[in-house]
Amino acid sequence: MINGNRLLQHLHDLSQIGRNEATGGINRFSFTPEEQQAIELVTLYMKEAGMTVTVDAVGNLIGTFGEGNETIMLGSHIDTVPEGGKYDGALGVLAAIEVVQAIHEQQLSPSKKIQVVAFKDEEGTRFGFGLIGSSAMAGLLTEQQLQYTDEAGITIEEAMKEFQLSPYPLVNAQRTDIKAYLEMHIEQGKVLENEGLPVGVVTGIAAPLWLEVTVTGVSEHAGATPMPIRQDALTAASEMILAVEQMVNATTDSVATVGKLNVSPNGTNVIPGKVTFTIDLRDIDEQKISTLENAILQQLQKIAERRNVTLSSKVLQRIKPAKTDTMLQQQLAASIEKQGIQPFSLISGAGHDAMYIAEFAPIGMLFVRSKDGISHNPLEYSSDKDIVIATNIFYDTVVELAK
Ligand code: HGY
Ligand code: MN
Ligand code: MN
Repeated sequence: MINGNRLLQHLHDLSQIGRNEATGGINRFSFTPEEQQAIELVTLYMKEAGMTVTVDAVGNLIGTFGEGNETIMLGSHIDTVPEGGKYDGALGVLAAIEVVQAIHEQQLSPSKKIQVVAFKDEEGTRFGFGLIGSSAMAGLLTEQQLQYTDEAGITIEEAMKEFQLSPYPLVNAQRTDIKAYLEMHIEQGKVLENEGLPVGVVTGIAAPLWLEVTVTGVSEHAGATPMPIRQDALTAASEMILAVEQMVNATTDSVATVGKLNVSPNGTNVIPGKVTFTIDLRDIDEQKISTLENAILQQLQKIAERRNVTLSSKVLQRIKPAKTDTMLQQQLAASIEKQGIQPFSLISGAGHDAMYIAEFAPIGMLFVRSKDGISHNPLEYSSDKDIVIATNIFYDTVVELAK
């Protein structure tokens, strides 16, 4: 069994780092002092759990417990979205550490090595795309991507070097030696709550395609330019954004979100000459995403022509949807049944580091119920009771796998 009070205390303490006292939101972005503070705290927890701690070439924080030719990897992330909640990612890392600490304290001697990873920059808040650490482990992070910049013009490479990381050659971060990967994460949706269940077994992960769309018109005087001759980038972008919503509403299961919008020159009395916005497009079916992507871009081009503005788009990230491993699903379901709970399977609408780990290892995911399905929001909440139940289930599965 795990020490639930210790886990809940760790969750509380970590949630204080990067917390906005005014809103309760957490802002912990990659390669920042807040993240560094969180890394130091999690490093302490890993050491207290009997792990040796290392940092790989791109900044993944890795705790290692025990010896063995085969490695079971557990993990998640400790970075957040802007104004994020206290459970997204953090729960998965801290629960994994708690599982190892319980194994350590009970002097179980697993035959396999167990590693716990806090992956670098899962959320993609700062540099325009996410999953930096897990994509590097899968050997899919490119040198070109390390030149992406944040809003201050700092590249990922510069940010890494500022934190004493030397990312090249990127192959140094690549892993191929993982027997199985398990991630515990809040569901971030309403399915488990509607089923009245504290936990669920993830069968697949819908993957996010992130596009950046730029609409270019002409900045002109708001008072002196008659309506019919305007080349207004913002009204064009507005029609485009509603077209995206309309097209995706017409599908079954796909989802699309325009979460970022920048207007230039952003003056009250200036017709916007340039607008950029992002599109986050998801489905569990890769073909459906690609078909929808093409249809959307064609429709946006038609709107641009009709409004006499120009359109360009750039892929910020394109990730393959992932299926979890059947044996790991069955092991998680068996551990759930031991707690007298009905095993329930569901798809993850949210993306996770597990998507990239699936490129080179079998993956399993355990979901914990989210109150009202709220996440990426300071109101994100999972009950202490559900967290302890889920972590005991996670512990049982890890002990089985690491035997
Ligand atoms: O965007 C996601 O699905 C995850 O929270 N990074
Ligand atoms: Mn998230
Ligand atoms: Mn997450």
